[in-house]
Amino acid sequence: MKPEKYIDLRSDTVTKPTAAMREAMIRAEVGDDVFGEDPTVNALQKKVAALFEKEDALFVPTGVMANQLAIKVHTQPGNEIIVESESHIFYYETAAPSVLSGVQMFPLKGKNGVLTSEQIAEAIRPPAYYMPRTSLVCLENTHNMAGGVVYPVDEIREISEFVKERGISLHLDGARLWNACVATGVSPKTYAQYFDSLSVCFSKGLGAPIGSMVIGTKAMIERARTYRKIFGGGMRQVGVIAAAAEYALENNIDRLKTDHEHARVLGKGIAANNRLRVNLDTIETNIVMVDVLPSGQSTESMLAGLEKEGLLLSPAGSSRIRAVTHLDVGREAIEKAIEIFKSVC
Ligand code: TLP
Repeated sequence: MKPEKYIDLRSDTVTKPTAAMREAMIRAEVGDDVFGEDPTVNALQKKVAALFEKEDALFVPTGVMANQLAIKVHTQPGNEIIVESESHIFYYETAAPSVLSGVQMFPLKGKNGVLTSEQIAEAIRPPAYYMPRTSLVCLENTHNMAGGVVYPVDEIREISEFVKERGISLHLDGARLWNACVATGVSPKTYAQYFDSLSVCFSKGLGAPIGSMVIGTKAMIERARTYRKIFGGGMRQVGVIAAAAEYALENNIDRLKTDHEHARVLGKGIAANNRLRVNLDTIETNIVMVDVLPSGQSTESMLAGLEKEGLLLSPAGSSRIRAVTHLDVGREAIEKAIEIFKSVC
């Protein structure tokens, strides 16, 4: 564990539950969720399904599990799924679609993580017995590796109409969909209408310690519940965790705009140094990608130099490092982070 003196911008996953959130966890009514008897989980699933105007939702431990359950229910072994080449599903989920669902991924390079319907049209396989069947397209909003970029809703609509006509399912990795909603004013249900399933996380910007949700039709969620058990994600008195997620939903969405402001301040502060490159146009939410190439330093030495001064970032590819703002980092820490960048470069 990193000592408290660090300004920790490695991820918005590093936040610790506040006293009020812990209070909510202590007070949670619980039951055995494998029997479907945890009232706090049941209420949360209902609430999230209603928020997205979908039939049902299932509480799961992680964003990875939420994505992988969706992939499992939308595909058959031997199918192909279309993903963006820097999406979390392709980049960071350790080939889980191949391992758990027996499917092959077709990665397409998006512009700032955004695929167009034309690109997807070209990638869909023609029906032929000697080719895999394209059964699913996965999008990511906001797009993590693109620097928290928001997927334009018009593009989503086009892709959705296009794949629906071809009988292909559409899944959204919405780990940070809350950030997209706050940045654009587009509601969760507006985004959700275009997707067959969505995953959302409470343990990123919303500040809960654990928990994600996969959202879709009743039939789909019923099958996902079976696979959740198969994947080892059937939890018992998990209301203690769901209570934190419920608290996060009620209290921590609107404040994401502060994280977005902090990301812009940080991005501008870093961009002032011509030995570092930041594309300010892509800072739409809480992620800042810093290209260290002009500094002549490797990402490893840059990260080590920053860490020595008390600032933590994470690697994001061969020449980039990533800063993510979150509710445990205030304005003062952001100003300090800019100072540290100045002193290290
Ligand atoms: N992302 C983590 C790391 O794995 C990179 C982070 O620090 O950003 N979808 C997206 C878009 C994500 O960014 C993440 C986590 C996940 C899914 C997986 O969530 P968890 O960690 O809960 O399995």
